[in-house]
Amino acid sequence: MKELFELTGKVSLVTGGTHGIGMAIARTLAKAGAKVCVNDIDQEKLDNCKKEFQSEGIDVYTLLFDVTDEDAVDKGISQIEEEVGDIDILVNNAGIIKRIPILDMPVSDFKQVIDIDLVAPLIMAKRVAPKMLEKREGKIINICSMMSVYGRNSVSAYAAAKGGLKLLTQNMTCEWAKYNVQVNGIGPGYIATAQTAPIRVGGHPFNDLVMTRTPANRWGEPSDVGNAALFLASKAADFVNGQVLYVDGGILANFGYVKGENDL
Ligand code: NAP
Ligand code: GCO
Repeated sequence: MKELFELTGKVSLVTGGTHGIGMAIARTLAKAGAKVCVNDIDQEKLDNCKKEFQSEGIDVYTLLFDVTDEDAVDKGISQIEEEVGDIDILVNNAGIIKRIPILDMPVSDFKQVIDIDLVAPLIMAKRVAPKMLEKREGKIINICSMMSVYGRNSVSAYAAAKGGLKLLTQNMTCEWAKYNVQVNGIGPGYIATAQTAPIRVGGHPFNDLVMTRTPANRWGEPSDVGNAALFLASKAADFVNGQVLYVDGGILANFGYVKGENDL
């Protein structure tokens, strides 16, 4: 059974993996035996991540590049191929959110979110997938969101990007599944990271919303998402194609909560 989840010898790259969900995914893949590489646009965060992983006995390969810059991506992946090996597992995790109502949102801000959250996974996959197709083996995991299926006031660009990423995942599957490359998404629910820090503070109305909408009655931990990534990166998911696995404590299953009704 252990063999199913064993990643020894595999090379993985988690974009934006220096903290939060990306770091948890990298940690879990490393614990399953994979060599892990993470990138970021901030050298200090890369250095801190390396130190933190070192203190846990994990040797991580860190690299500075912007996932929206095609030339930088090409150079970065070439460097990984030379110094670590061909990428077997690509996790498109880097992402940003801007919480601005549609009428107030400059088009340039909207485009920036689309570039990082939707176009960059395409740039990354276009650079990494050809070798996977040639080898007839590979895993691509796109980090989607609840916003791949829901809208919410103030997150239009993010929802457009993550909804697009879900369909991009399906289209990559249509083109690449026959080459034994599995492309799937993870849709995290509300997870305690820097991205959600501003709306997670006690007393914030959004915190109340999350707590009442989440049947599991808690914010998710980055490691909850890491565990799902391990499944999708493993042999156990070899016939799982084009799915988004929601790791959301049940939010998508839940229409709403009626206070006091049926409470234990
Ligand atoms: P986070 O803490 O903000 O981490 C995002 C990471 O992406 C950071 O390391 C960031 O680098 C990096 N990044 C941003 N732009 C980049 C670029 N152009 N090139 C390379 N790296 C870049 O967010 P998180 O909460 O861990 O989220 C990780 C992913 O999960 C995102 O795609 C997010 O949309 C998605 N997600 C999060 C939640 C949640 O509740 N937290 C829920 C659903 C989906 P810097 O720190 O240097 O800016
Ligand atoms: C928001 C949140 C989200 C989450 C996540 C939900 O403002 O609604 O930040 O969008 O980060 O993507 O799955």
